[in-house]
Amino acid sequence: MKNITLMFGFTLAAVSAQAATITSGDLQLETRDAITFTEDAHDIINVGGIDATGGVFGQLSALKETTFAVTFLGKEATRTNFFVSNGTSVAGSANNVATVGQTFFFDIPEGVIDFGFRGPEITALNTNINNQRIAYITNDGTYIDANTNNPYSFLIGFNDNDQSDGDYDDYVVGVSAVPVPAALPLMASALGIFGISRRRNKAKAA
Ligand SMILES: [Ca+2]
Ligand SMILES: [Ca+2]
Repeated sequence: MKNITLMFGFTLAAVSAQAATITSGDLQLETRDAITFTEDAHDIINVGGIDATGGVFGQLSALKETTFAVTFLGKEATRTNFFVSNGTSVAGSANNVATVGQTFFFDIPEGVIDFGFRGPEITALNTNINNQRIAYITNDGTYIDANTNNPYSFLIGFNDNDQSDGDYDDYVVGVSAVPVPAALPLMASALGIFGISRRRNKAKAA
């Protein structure tokens, strides 16, 4: 158990020291400072029985136009917080609380992704690279989307303005870019060719 904690901490420290970019699928995280979660535990992201101990501040971009899949993993806060996409609060139910495991899809252009989180007093956006309310956590493969079986590229936690804790679990999501299956464009072009030859045959017959 202790070894897992140490390994997790070392990974994050290494990320911070390099101030690097981490690429996962068609998503890329530009890392800033490391953040160690403080006071109350991170109650949502749990690795091997140990709550997540830290993450990094940063900014998430799409390497190309893609579909951004955002799965709600949970929230510890008693407040109503939202995932925000392009300035719009995304709500999953009449109570404005998404169901755990529910996935939202957004078609996004290449570049910095316009998303964030909103609580009663504060909005934190990925477009502001200096915001310190969003913690990005790389996925070691532990967290897998129950619907697609694909591991999330990144786990992301929001720290709202309730008390002064730094647990970053007041709204937690798993995100990834949905790859377009390579077979689809091929199939589409094959159908297109088929369509043309059919029309030609029809023209001959007429
Ligand atoms: Ca907590
Ligand atoms: Ca908090």
